[in-house]
Amino acid sequence: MCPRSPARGAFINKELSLMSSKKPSSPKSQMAGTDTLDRGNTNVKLENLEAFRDDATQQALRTNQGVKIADNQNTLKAGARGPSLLEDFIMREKITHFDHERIPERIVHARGTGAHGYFQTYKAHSALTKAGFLQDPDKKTPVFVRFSTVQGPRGSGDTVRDVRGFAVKFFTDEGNFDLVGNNMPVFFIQDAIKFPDFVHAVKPEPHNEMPTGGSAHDTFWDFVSLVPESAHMVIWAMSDRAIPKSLRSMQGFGVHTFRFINAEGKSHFVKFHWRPSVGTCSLVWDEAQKLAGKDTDYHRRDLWESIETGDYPEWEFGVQIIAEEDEHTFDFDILDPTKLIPEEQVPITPLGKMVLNRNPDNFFAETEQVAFCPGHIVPGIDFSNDPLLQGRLFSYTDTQISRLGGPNFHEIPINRPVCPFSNNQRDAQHRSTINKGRASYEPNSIDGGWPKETPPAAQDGGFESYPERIDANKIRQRSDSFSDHFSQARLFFHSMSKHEQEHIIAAYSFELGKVEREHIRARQVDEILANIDLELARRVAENLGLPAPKAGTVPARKTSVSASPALSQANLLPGNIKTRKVAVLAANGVEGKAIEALKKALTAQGAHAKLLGPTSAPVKTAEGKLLDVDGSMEGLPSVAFDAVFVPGGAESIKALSGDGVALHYLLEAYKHLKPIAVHGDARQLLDVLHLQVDDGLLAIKDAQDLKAFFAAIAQHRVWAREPKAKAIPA
Ligand code: HDE
Repeated sequence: MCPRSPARGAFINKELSLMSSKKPSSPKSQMAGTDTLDRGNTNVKLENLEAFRDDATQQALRTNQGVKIADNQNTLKAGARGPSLLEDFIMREKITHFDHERIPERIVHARGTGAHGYFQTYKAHSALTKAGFLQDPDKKTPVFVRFSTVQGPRGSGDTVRDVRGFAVKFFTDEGNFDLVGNNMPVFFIQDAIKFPDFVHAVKPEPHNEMPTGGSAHDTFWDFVSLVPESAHMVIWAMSDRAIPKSLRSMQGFGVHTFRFINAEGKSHFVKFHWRPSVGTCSLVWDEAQKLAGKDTDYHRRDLWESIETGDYPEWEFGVQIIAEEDEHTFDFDILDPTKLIPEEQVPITPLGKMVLNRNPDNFFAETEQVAFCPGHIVPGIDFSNDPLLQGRLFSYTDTQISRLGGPNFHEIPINRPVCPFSNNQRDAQHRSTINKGRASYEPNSIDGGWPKETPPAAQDGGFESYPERIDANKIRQRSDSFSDHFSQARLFFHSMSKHEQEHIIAAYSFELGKVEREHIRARQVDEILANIDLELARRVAENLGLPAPKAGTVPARKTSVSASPALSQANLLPGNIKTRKVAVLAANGVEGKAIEALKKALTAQGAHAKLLGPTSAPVKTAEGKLLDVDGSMEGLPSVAFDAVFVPGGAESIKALSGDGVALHYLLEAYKHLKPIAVHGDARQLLDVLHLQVDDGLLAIKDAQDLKAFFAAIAQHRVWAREPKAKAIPA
């Protein structure tokens, strides 16, 4: 048996039991490397349990060979002013390592951020699946999650219009299960063989490498306008879902149909879903664009800070379940990844919850080196014949070989299973396991025949594929059941609220407006949009100066569901203000009591306030107290907050009325449809800005009277204000 990863498993499970016993007073206390855990009767240092997690505290600086370094400031030279000597192994080792610090980025999903956490099942789901991590409600299965954008490179902006990756690695006792999904339930293409074409089209154009992080360019629209199967996913990408407010407010989807297999070998088809506890909501377009410049790291910062402050992001994990015998009862094929199953038709069965509660110690070692693969599954889960999924099963392992430098990427700490993984695979680049024994083949009699196969069993058995019967010709063909490309795009559009539909029209108009070739714009309008909805096509055509199409090019099909309220984000808010962030604008002379009242009320609701001044210097209250600010209005712009509060205080309001940054702050928040409360004298600011009160722009007399303000924040944005806000300068 080889010495592998039980250490890591022990570490994570121990850490989780520590976390579950009580919420630590300081989130920092969860960091590895410094704590001592009670492990049975002995106290064991965490760093001893996980040797590869390096904590340099109290350690001497050494070379990679372990030699202590006496001088890390000067190269070895022939005399103080003489040439450097090749002999300097310390300098050469350091520079050589530095020269190779960058590895190839992911071809797609290069920009990402990750976090650790756990998954806990609500109960035993044994009737559905024998997967061990879905049986014991007392068990916490460690997870690592990586969220990403698709198009842009590693350094691109977080808030660009794009699909988001939502990849979860479950470190189960039966091996790793990777659920490599997205924040949208469908995909652009139906067959894996088209993926390189699609990615080449959406990536920056080859001649000038533009645009970074966006799809508003000719090659993308050329491809999708020629490939009608993309229509459904493209309308999702033109919707608010493509500009999520935060990573923790995104739904996640497995996209493909998978199978659950129970101990009796019975199979059900399932679709995987993640539903965030803070609700699902988005930025507005102007805000997303500004954030891409003002805070490129907006999403990763939000995730990081939420975890550091103890607002642990949480999702409910659920499945839509389809009995084997119901496979063909839908208007579409459940193997077609461009289709979703409306929740009104098959509701989601909740299975458990996932909590993210620990930030990585090292971005590169964990977030960059984590290697997901849809082919990493455990007994109790199996694939369907979705032709996109089938191709993905090959692609991910293959890509890790060039990205991570060889086939041993499973040995990198973040990828190691927490259960043993002995086998006869040997050698290759970066091998770190030191295999004992002489037999690296099976069967063998030299090493007692080990490691041996495990027959399938109800629990803890070897993996067995579902014995689906296949009787078919070898053929390159798309099934006829995959041929309806527009009904679900229409379903999506018709399920949106009015303001969401307007955003979709605006997004198509913006993106196609950037397309240089008129025939591409026209093809998208006439051959795609007109088949989705004529009014959508007419409005976009009008914005592009094109003739409005009079009819679609293919007859509309009859479907059994014409609207799915579950698709509209207007229906996906939790009705509370937990974890929302309010900016408080103040200058010298502010009413300190109003700030205190707001902070107290927000804390009671699980929300947060940040005090912002004209500069980063403390502000003096009307009561004569010095208050530290969290930052300046310029440094923490309105785009980084959910709402704005301006406390009264004659002197403070006078100063803010003449401060262009403060006035712009309010105007921008207004334009981005954010709730704003002006208290006492602060009402004067509305006159200065020529703004009128509305459902979310509230003038309050008493700083205790925050009910309407909080109700507006719980609605996320003041959508009714949108037509008026359009007149406000961007
Ligand atoms: Fe991926 N995809 N993909 N993809 N994908 C990659 O794997 C690929 C698809 C998704 O945070 C790559 O390690 C093919 C659908 C996520 O590390 C690569 C096809 C869905 C991530 C790859 C698809 C996804 C990737 C690039 C069509 C949603 C980031 C680097 C057959 C269900 C995972 C890597 C992370 C990453 C191939 C389509 C999600 C090249 C061939 C559909 C979340 O292997």
